[in-house]
Amino acid sequence: MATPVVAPRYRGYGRLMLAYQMVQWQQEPELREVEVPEPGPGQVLLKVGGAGACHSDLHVAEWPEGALPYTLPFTLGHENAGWVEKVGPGVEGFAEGDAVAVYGPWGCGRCIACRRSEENYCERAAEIPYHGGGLGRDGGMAEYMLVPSPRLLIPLGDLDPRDAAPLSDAALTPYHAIKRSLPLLGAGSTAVVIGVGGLGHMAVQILRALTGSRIVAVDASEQALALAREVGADETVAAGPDAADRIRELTRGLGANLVLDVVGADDTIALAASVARVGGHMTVIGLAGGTLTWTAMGALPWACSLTSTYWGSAVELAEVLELARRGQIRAHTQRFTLEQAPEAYRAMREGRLQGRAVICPNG
Ligand code: FEH
Ligand code: ZN
Ligand code: ZN
Repeated sequence: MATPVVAPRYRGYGRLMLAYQMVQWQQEPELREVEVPEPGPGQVLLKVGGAGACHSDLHVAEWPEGALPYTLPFTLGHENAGWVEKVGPGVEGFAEGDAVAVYGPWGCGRCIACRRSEENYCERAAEIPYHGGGLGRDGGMAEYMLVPSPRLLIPLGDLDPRDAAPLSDAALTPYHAIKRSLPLLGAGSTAVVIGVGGLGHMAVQILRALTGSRIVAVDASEQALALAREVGADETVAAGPDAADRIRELTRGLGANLVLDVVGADDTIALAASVARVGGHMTVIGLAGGTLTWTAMGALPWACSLTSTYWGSAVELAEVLELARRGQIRAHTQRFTLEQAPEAYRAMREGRLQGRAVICPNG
C-alpha cells in the first residue's frame, strides 16, 4: 500500500523503497514510499539498474480516467534492466546477481502468439487489464521491481543494465518494425526515419546494422540531426515545408522504400505518405495521434503498405541485445536519479533530451 514520502525506511516488517507512481489520471506522477515486494512462487525480484523514460508515459498520463484498463496507483517505467535480487519458489535458471533485461509487453504467456514470444500481440490482450510493468502493473522506476515470470527475463551477459534498459523498448520497437521490411532494404534502397529521439536514434543504427539502405533522418531539431549523423545517417533533412522535395530529390523522384514515422503526428504522417515509394512500406510507430485519410487512389503510391507496429517479440529483444553486445548499436543515454524522474520527463516534454533518459534508482 502506498503512502506519501516519510522518513522511516521500514513499516512493520516490510522494507520500504521509493517509487515514481501514477496516482491520478491527468495528474503529474508522484514519488512515493511503497513496500519492497516479496517474490511469490514463479516470480523474480529485480534490483533495478535502469528504467528508461518513454514518450508513451506522457501520453499515458494524459488519458482521462477509464480510457485505459489500468488500476492506479502503479509505478512507471516500462523499459527496464537490472540484476536478479531474489527468485521466488520454483524459479529455475536465474540466480541472484544475474544481469537481465525485462521483456516489456506482458501477455497471457499461453496463447499461440505468446508461445511464439510475441506477447506484444497476445491473443488475450483485451482480457488483461495492463500492458506490462510500468503500464498498469508496477514498473522499474523504483529500487526494486517484481517480475511475474522468468519467461520475461532475457540475460544481458556483460551489458550494463543502465545502458541496456532502453534497448527493451527504444531499440526493440524500431527493430521489430524494420525487420518486417528487410526484403525491401537491399543495397540501393532508401529508408527514411522521421524523428530522431529515443527510438529514432536507435532506428538509424538498426538500419545501419541490418540493411544496405541509404538512411535519411528527418527532424525539426538541428541537435537531433547531429545525433543522427553521429549514429550513422547518410543524409539529414530539416523537417518543414521543403522536407518532402528534398527527400524526393535524394531518391531520383521515386521516394523511399521504407518510411518509418517515429512521431505519428498529423504533419509527420503527411510527410511519410508523400515520400513513400511505389511498392514501399510506410510504418508508423509514434503515438502522437495523427491521422491519414486513406483513399485507394492518391493517398499512397500504388502497392505501398501502411501499417503500425507495437513493440516487439522476446526473441527479437534477444537479437537486439546481441547487436548491442557486438557493439553494432548503442543507446545514447542521460542518467537521472529516481528523485530526478520529474525533471527527466520535463526535459523530454520540452525537447531538451538527447537520446534516452534513464532513471537509475540504485546509482
Ligand atoms: C506503450 C504503451 C502503449 C503503446 C505503446 C507503448 C510503447 O512505449 C511501447 O513501445
Ligand atoms: Zn515505450
Ligand atoms: Zn497471450
